[in-house]
Amino acid sequence: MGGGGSDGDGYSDWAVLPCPPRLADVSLALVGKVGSGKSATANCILGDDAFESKDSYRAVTETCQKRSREFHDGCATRTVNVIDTPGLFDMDSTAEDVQKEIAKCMDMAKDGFDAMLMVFSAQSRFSCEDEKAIESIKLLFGNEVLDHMILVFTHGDVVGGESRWKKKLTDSAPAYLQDMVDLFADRVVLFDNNTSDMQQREYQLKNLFRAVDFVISRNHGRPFCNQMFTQIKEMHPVSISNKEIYDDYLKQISKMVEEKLNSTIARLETQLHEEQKERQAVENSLREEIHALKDSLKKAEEEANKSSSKCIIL
Ligand SMILES: Nc1nc2c(ncn2[C@@H]2O[C@H](COP(=O)(O)OP(=O)(O)O)[C@@H](O)[C@H]2O)c(=O)[nH]1
Ligand SMILES: [Mg+2]
Repeated sequence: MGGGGSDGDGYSDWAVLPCPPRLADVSLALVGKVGSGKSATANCILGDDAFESKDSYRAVTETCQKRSREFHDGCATRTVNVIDTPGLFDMDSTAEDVQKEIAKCMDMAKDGFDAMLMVFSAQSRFSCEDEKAIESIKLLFGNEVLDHMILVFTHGDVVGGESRWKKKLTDSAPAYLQDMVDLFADRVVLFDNNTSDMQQREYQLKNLFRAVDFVISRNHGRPFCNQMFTQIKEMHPVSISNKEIYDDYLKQISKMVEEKLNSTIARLETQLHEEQKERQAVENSLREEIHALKDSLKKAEEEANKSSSKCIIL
């Protein structure tokens, strides 16, 4: 498994594998739920802020986008194409829309993608939605896509580094996730997208590309391509039951977002009500104070009048 503290030897020796020309360029597609850290990971790979990355319930990346970076090593240059996708499983859209978006992603990859990075946040509890996200990918792309898949867990900083995260996985991860991690043994990486430590960044990239190279050699250099996608679509069109599962999943996600929204509205309303009550209480006490002051003023005036009339009589 990749990840963990830096071994300090940098990323300059990424080309440990022989680099025949067809392996020189690499295309990676990032998929996962909104907020899992896809764009932040893509930016880490690209070494800049090419993709907008921020905390949001809604997909910030609204459509697939591709950016490239060249990695130079003494003997070779490797172009890495990175395709960032919207949260395919959170979009308020139908299964057909998602398929269209995936087709677009495949078009962008031209000759296909070498690895699909399935991104999760290591910070969040692995839920049945995450499980369904993987199942949906299998439905949409076919099981063959698993041969090209790498699991990327972001928020490595929040979980306190690799050894603590591994322990957490062994101690408390749901069976589905543990099975996935066992199955993908050499293709699981932990990423801290927030680190400014260059050695750590290079180490993470090195681990990622070790997994990418593993996937490439496992597939004999054959990327997951458009043709395969088209064949898979023809061979296994999204069946009614599968479509139902998928639509059901989209409905669940919409319900979850709606619930979150409603609870936020309710919380804000309670807060507003409390604030109004507090303001009213302050206003009442001020009014009482003013009233009391007016009373004392009136009494003082009356006293003054009385004493001045006494003076005149005298
Ligand atoms: N602390 C921490 N925050 C992260 C990490 N990766 C992503 N984030 C934050 O998570 C939020 C969502 O990230 P983003 O890349 O936009 O997610 P996307 O919707 O999957 O593209 C942003 O506020 C990021 O700054 C990470 O490794 N560590
Ligand atoms: Mg994004």
